[in-house]
Amino acid sequence: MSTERFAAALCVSLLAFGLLAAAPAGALYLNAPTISVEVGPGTSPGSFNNTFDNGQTIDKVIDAPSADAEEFHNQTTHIWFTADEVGGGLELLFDFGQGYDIDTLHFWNYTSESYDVDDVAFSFYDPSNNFLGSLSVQPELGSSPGILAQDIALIAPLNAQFVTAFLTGTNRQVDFQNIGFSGEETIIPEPSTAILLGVGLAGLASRSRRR
Ligand SMILES: [Ca+2]
Ligand SMILES: [Ca+2]
Repeated sequence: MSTERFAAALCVSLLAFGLLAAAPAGALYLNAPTISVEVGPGTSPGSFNNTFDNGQTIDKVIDAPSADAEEFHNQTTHIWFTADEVGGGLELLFDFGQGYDIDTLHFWNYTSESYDVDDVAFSFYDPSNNFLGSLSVQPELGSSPGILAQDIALIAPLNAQFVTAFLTGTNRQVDFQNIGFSGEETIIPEPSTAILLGVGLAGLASRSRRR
């Protein structure tokens, strides 16, 4: 191959690589079974009331099929925790299964101040469990009678896989329908692509030297 043709081929592969790296995967709504949620050990002493009656599970937090889904408050859809003391709350641990560049939080709150969630303290961690950052959110009351999510733009926690959320109510009550996240899969260039590029550049340099 001539140096010119080699350089042209390299440009094409660089272009392909650039497009690959820049191509957005498209914002995804992360819900079950893509992600999982569990009650964290940081949960304060308190009562889950009717939350787990009749075999219901904590997956009620992530069962909305889409970010704009409407949910009605009943025992099969909501979570209700009452802390023993003011300041106590419910800890939830989310795992997205891989890194995502999160851009929106969706929160389906209860519809009245007497039971709604007043504050959520989030902490974000990457796939290696390195701390990325924290965020405190005061969600609005849910809409009534059908509860729709409040969408809250997040300052892009990049490559987040694990999220801890601590939910509290000023009157000890924590009642809500769902917590959701939207984002794009974090794209990390394949090591093999980087090695191939390095080999190509080295080859081009040696050809130039020979000329
Ligand atoms: Ca739900
Ligand atoms: Ca409240």
